Amino acid sequence: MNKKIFIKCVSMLAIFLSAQLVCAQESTLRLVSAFAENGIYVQRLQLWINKFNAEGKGVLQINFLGGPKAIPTFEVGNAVKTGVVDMALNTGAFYTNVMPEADFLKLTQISITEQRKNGAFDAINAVWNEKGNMQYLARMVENQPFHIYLNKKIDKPDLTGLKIRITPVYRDFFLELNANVITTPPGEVYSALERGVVDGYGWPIGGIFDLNWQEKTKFRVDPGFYDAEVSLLMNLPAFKRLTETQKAYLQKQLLALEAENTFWAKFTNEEVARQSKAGIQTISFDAATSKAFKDKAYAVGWAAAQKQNPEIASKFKALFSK
Ligand code: 173
Repeated sequence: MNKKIFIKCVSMLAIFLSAQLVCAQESTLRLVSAFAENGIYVQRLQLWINKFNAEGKGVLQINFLGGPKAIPTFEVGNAVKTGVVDMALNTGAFYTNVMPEADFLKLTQISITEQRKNGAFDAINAVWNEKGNMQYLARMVENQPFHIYLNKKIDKPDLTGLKIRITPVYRDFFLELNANVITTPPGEVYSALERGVVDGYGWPIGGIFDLNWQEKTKFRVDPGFYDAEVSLLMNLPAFKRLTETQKAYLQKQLLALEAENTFWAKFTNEEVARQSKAGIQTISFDAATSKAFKDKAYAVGWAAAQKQNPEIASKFKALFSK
């Protein structure tokens, strides 16, 4: 081979390899949602994914695989842990089978922005990395307290004789209020109400219209308690495999997602009005009873956390409380 041809071959090879390198730098992350595809959480997530993919060409893409039909709600946490999927939209109550501490996140009383500042976010990740083999990426729902929704009237905070649909979020508090509890994923709430298997359910202030529960709901009990935590999680090895460029891009989009969380306060007002228009009556108590109700929710929640894992509960309580 003469020198000229050799140089040409080398330069062609270099062009070929650099093109390969550019291609190799774009990765696609497979994402599932533990919440229904037509619900408000996934609607907002879809908008974010569209922007993510449009701006992330050549760097990082997200492939949304679907909701609970792709992977059942209570199995999504394990799918992230084992790397069956790379990412998920999930809430702690749905993956207590991976680590019971996941449900502690409902007890945060400060914003995710503050959690990133005061060390709570890093403390969460230390636990999530070690016990869940996952990275806690971003919280996309805030300011959405949970409520009790009922078909039977109560005149004091006492659920004696009532069967209530729960997830781990509500278990200890509703038991404390003397309820009979039945755990179901959101996808089974409508039929449980329809068949009279339950007299009510726990859910945040927003979202009951997504699966038509307003058709089977007569009352909402005020005040709300805790704060619905819905977050993006990532399989830890998949997170570690990202290049620095990809990590920086992901981080930029995650912070942009959290910056949109001002939406939720506005959504609360809309949903309260919509519930009342749908004929759902509010059950409320006097100021002292309301305060005692809310205080009891947190006292019971933290006591259960303490029993589950004293060290982590104490650490989180100091970082999560107002
Ligand atoms: O299914 C639930 O009631 C539940 O635990 C939950 C958690 C966060 C947001 C919405 C619902």
